[in-house]
Amino acid sequence: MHIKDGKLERISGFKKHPLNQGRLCSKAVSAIDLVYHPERILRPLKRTDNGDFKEISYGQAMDEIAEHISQITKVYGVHSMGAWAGEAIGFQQQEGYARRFIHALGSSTYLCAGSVCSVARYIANCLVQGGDIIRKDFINAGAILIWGANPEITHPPDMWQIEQAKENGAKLVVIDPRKTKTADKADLFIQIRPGTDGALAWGLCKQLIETDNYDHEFIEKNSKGFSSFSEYARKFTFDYVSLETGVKNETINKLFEILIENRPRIINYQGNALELQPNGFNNIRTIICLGGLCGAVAVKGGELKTEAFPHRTLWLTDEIPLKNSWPIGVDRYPLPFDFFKFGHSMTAMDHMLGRTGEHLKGLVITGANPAVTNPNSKKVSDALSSLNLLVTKDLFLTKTARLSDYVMPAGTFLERSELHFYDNIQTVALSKKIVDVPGANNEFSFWKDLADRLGFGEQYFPWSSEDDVNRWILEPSNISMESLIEHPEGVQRAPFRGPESNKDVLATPSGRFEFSSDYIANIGQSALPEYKSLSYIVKRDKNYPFILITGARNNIFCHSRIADFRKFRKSSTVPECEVHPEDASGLEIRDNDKINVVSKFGEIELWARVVCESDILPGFLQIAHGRDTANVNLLTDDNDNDPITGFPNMKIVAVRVEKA
Ligand SMILES: Nc1nc2c(c(=O)[nH]1)N[C@H]1C(S)=C(S)[C@@H](COP(=O)(O)OP(=O)(O)OC[C@H]3O[C@@H](n4cnc5c(=O)[nH]c(N)nc54)[C@H](O)[C@@H]3O)O[C@H]1N2
Ligand SMILES: Nc1nc2c(c(=O)[nH]1)N[C@H]1C(S)=C(S)[C@@H](COP(=O)(O)OP(=O)(O)OC[C@H]3O[C@@H](n4cnc5c(=O)[nH]c(N)nc54)[C@H](O)[C@@H]3O)O[C@H]1N2
Ligand SMILES: [Mo]
Repeated sequence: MHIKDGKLERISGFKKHPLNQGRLCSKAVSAIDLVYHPERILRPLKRTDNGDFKEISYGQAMDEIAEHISQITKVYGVHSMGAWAGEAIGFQQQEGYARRFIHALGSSTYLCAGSVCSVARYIANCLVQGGDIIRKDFINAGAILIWGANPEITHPPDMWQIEQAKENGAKLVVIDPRKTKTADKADLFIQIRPGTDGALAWGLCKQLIETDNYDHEFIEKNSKGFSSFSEYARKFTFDYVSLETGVKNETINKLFEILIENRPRIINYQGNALELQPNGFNNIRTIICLGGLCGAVAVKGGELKTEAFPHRTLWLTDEIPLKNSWPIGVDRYPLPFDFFKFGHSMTAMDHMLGRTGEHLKGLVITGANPAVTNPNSKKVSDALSSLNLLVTKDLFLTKTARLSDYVMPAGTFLERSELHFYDNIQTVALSKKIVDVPGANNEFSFWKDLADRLGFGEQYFPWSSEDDVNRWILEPSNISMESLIEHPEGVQRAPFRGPESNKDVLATPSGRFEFSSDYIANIGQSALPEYKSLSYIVKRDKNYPFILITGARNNIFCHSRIADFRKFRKSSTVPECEVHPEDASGLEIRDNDKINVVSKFGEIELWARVVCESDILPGFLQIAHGRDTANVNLLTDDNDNDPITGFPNMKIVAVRVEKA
């Protein structure tokens, strides 16, 4: 960060950074625009009777919010008050403040982006091969299979390692219905029908088992449920898999050859696209099982074990047990709560709308814009509007903020001081507060000030500054704050033990690699990761004959963030829908024509982007998410969920297209 007279002038890469080695994306370089954006909210706003906002003082806003919270908990019970932390503030320290506050208040109503992001993949990993297996040994891999992800755009530091692996001779396989920038670099691109990855993985498992190409020693000594798994695999002949996935038999065979040539040095890299589907969780489990059969667990060039980095957490779940208070959604989807102690946002709207026995009457949202990013946006807006109290803490007057009673200024990531723990390289780093923007307010101060007003600040937010909190969190690691200040690239706690780690004990419920899960059986679902064919992909509804994929990332947008950066205005043109040329001609539309895309839930108007023949499968469309206008989540369904994780279907949405 280059600062002149207290003002941030320029951002450049930091060569010693352990993950990016000084290479930055356009969003990082443009973060100056985020800090000094003319539309930033720097004074609390209160909604008036005629629906406008008026500026009020911070003290008045906080007093009034605290008073409303007291009233709501008194009248409707403490769980009727909730907090929601979004992806913009991440899954570590910052969300911890929101969590801590709401649990200290006594409420179990904590919601977050975990209902749509990464948690399903993580839990699948925990249950099949253990939550400590979180590092992929790209550099030594023989083959890397990328399923439903586009790391070239979404995780460049991973992609650099993947490219390095390719230079070392690894084969790259990309499995995606769309020809992405990552797919452009693949040795084998498998253009698969969305939702059918499970079938492909089962087919490969069957073939590995039947041709006796699997790791006998590992399977016999360290696994559970292999016989029922093999039995179930039988029906997945390559012919069946080909019919289901739309992938040619010979292409599946090519992938199979790559696996047997390179096992156990196989990496299966799974993206967010897989979890946002009706059978996503089981498809992911099957893909992990495929890795297990190859023996790719705790092995060089495969998946490696890591250790948790010792540190304190802001979570209060051990101090204030929440088990018996039935957090929102736990009755339907217990998994996210079991693993991460949050309620499910997919069920929250019904609570707000009074459609369940329990009430949700007040909500404080920070770093999230659910009115745009959650499925079925119309319902989300109705639900948020029905609350007795809605407070949104954000940098901008977003769609969600506009529905709120109070909008509170936030601080960007450059206006706070926080710790970053990278378990998989056993490193901790500190990002220091760089700039002061008058009126901005970071997460720590906000939640502490509110806790003070409600009478539990002294007990649960005893720290006087972010620096105090950081020291408290860091203490068990035996690493000093001073050394972190001296080493902005971070400090490594212990050298990485790598592939020599023990594979006899995995951190799964049984301690073994689980092809079949008693844990899942105990919540009333099938123990095996059964495959469900989604008939509507093949047999289309005549009213909704297209399948819409949503939310493929591009490099300048991040969800609903950063949509209005000066630097990006030229390139961030109009909202678009990717259409295959064959479909375009059938619909008699041309590139840049205005179209309406209609689902059972709503309709949006946007521009057709007719892509190349090979860029997307015919009959499928793609629209990115995160826009205020032409918001694709007006088309998605909040009730079409994975029955195990509750994750919504955002990747396989039945729609029709009309000329506007
Ligand atoms: N249709 C469809 N919808 C999707 C997806 C999809 O693939 N398809 N993907 C889903 C996924 S994976 C995710 S993670 C979610 C993300 O969705 P959300 O959790 O809603 O997160 P964002 O839209 O990234 O950010 C929300 C707000 O945070 C604000 N913000 C930025 N920095 C800060 C800060 O430092 N402090 C505070 N308080 N606020 C800040 C931004 O201005 C923005 O308004 O979207 C989901 N929605
Ligand atoms: N620039 C940028 N980077 C980001 C984000 C951002 O908004 N912008 N968001 C961040 C967040 S929170 C997340 S969760 C990650 C998500 O990033 P990734 O995990 O990489 O996932 P996506 O970009 O959602 O989807 C990747 C691909 O999945 C394909 N796909 C869709 N359905 C299927 C299917 O059924 N099977 C298969 N095999 N493929 C399918 C899509 O065509 C798409 O190309 O990105 C992170 N990085
Ligand atoms: Mo995400």
